[in-house]
This record gives sequence, structure tokens and C-alpha cells, in this order.
Amino acid sequence: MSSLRELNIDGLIGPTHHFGGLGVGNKASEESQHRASNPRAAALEGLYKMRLVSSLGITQLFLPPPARPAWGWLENLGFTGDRGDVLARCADISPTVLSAAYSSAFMWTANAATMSAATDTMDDCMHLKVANLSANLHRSIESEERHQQMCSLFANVPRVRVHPALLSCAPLRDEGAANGMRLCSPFGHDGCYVFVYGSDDGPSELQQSRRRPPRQSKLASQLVAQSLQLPSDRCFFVQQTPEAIDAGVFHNDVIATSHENLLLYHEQAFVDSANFIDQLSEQFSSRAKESLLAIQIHASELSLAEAVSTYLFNSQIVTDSDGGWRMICPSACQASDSVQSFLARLRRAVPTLKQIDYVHLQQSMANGGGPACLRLRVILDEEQIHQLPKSSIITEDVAHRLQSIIEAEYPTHVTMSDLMRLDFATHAEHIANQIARVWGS
Ligand code: SUG
Repeated sequence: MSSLRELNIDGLIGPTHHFGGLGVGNKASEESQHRASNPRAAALEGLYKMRLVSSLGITQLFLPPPARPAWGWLENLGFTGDRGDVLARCADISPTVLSAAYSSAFMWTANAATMSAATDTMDDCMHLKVANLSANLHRSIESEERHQQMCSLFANVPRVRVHPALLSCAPLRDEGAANGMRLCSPFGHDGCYVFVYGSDDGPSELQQSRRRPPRQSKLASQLVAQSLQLPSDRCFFVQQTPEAIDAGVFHNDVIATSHENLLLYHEQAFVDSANFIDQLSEQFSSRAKESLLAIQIHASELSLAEAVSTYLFNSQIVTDSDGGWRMICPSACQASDSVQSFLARLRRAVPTLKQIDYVHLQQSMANGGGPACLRLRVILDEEQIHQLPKSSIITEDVAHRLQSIIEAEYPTHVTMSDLMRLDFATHAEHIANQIARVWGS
């Protein structure tokens, strides 16, 4: 069997990161709306996490921030002519559209695509299905940009297929790997795929009055699984509970996570949870010849509200070069007694979990993005890894070049009024071009 490795791809946080209050169903984004942001601190926090993962012997890739404002997108909406006038008119007609055009939400790369590993697919290729992110105006801009970036990243890598997103429309709304989990044996084989959807868009669903709308449709999940060339007996489709979505769980990775044969999930994560876990355990053990380690966190141990405020489930679990597991948790987990007692229980149950690290990602967290939101996992073999462009890999040299640009050029204070300034827009584009050169060099 070929030896497989898990790589992480993070999107570098862009110079126009701000708090637009744009995230549908996203409590942190709602609460941070119109606060002043600090793009420099945000980008350095994200880069610190990339360096940490890289220091564990894990290949860490980065994607450059697409240029903002998205002038082409604004033009398509009818905002043509002199750029200074475009910004003023857009601010006048819809500040939301202006904020969307400047959005740095591409930083949350877990939403960029869904992946299937070559050892699991019907044609022995690794597949990436780019997400349309059509539940959010500001995020739907990302899908074409991501498709181009992924095509370029994997252009010379054998046995990789990058697929464009599903059509962008409400019945096909797809949020990428943030709503998927792959369970596998150590060394990455025998994958079973869990696709978590918020709604089946059936008549009873549409009649329910909900505080927050579900972002992922069942139909999209089914079509993504099909594009990924996965046999049906490797796929499981399970619905998120409406109470979790209403509490601010806008993606599955806010309420459940997985790594190799470990599945961590909250009691209120899934509809008909016990039945789903039984079926998954049975299929997993017959395929992988080992047991699924399914660990449930009870609502009495950690309430839904605290799961959302600490982002425990958005911790990033990785295997280091010695085979030990590391769990990279948001720093908010450190201050929570409930999370700390759960982590003690987890360490007793999972001896391979060697260390817990805490990372400060305040700027991303204030918009609803924790450590795992910032990365997309892909599984490749050695031969494929060798064909990746070197300049997209976080080495000390690449990290140093990115850090110099961030420290010299990124703004430290951005509010909505800055978005109307043409000099702010021009400078942001200049920074994006500099980073694109590092990526492409
Ligand atoms: O889609 N926030 C993102 C956060 C995405 C987190 N990703 C995962 N859970 N995988 C979202 O809601 C806020 C942008 C703003 O309000 O300016 C935002 O888009």
C-alpha cells in the first residue's frame, strides 16, 4: 500500500479583513459587526498557526489572498466607471455589497472544497470539489477564485482532479469540508465519509420557523459525494439538529470533528444520532478492521452555547512526524472549566493524543473562524507531494517573506468608513499582488 500523508492548506488572511456582520447564522460575526478590525494581527495569528503545524513535520501549504475589492464582481452588479465613484455609489446603495466586495472570508479554507483520497475513489484519483458557498453573498465570490487557485496548485500533481463548484443556487448550497468528516485507519487508508447537511429542503423543513437558516443542503452533499467519485457504501449522510443551528452552529465543524479513527461529537450534533453512530461504526470496523473511537460530549458536560463560544470542536487535530497526535485548540478553550474537564477525559481515552496546544486567533474567532476553519485537509502520497509548487509550501524562508510583507504593509485598524477610500482599495490590491508573487515565485 502506498504511504499517504495529510497536508493542510490555509488561506493567508487578507489586508481587508474586517467585521461586516455578513456570516449567515454566525453568532460571532453578528456580534462583531462594525467593530474595528486589525488585519495585521489577524494575518500574523494565522501565519503563526501555519508555522506551528509545519514545525510538527506536516506539510503546510498556503493560498494567497485574492485581490479585494473584487472590482470585476462589482462591475457585474452594475458598478462601473471611475473607481472612486464606484465605492461611493456602492456605499450609498448597499453597505453590505461594499463589505462583501472587500471580504477576506476566503481565509476560512475549510469551506473552499471537499476532498476524497485516491485510495477511496472509483478511479484511484484524489478529487477536490470546490464549494459554491452560495448561502452567503460575500462568500459566493470565492468559488471561482478558489477553483483557479486549486487548478494552479495541483496543475503538475498526478492523479488529482479539481472540479468546479456546483451551480450557485439555493437548492445546491454547499459549504465544503466544514460539513464533511473522513474517518480512516492510521496511515490514511479505508476512508468512510460523513456528509452533514442542515436541511433536506423538504416541505416540513420549509415550514419550520428557525432563528438561523441552515447553510448546507442535502442535495448538494449528495452531488458533492458523486463528484468525488466515492462509492456509495463509503458515504453517510446525516442531518444537523435544528437546535444546534439555531444556537449558532452554522457548520458541522463547530459541533463535531474527526481525525483518523476518532470521531468527537456533541450530543446535540445530529438528528437520530445513536442510529447514525451505530451504522457508521459497523461500516468502519468492517472496512478498516479496527474500531471507530466515537466519543460523545454530553450537553450536561458542555452546553451548546459553550461549544459555540469556546469553539472546542474547531480544534485542529494532526499527527506529527513521530506518529503522535496534537490537538491545536482555540485559546478560549483554556478559560473554560467544562472544556478543560472534557480534555482531561479525552486524554485518558486517547493515549495517542500527546499534546494540546492553544493558539490565539482572536481576529478570526471574532468572525466565527477557529483553527480548523482556517485549513483544508488533503491526502496525497509522496510522489504527488513532490510535484507541488515549492513556493506554496510554508518553509522558514516563505514564512519570513510573508511576515515581512504583513508587518510592513498590512493596516492595523479598519472600519467600514475605510472601505470607501480609493487609496485604501489601491493599497490592498498592491499588497495582494506582492503576496501573489511569493506564491507564484
Ligand atoms: O462563513 N465568517 C465565516 C466563518 C467561517 C468559519 N468556517 C468554518 N466553520 N469552517 C462564515 O460565516 C464573517 C465575515 C464578516 O462578517 O465580515 C464570515 O464570513
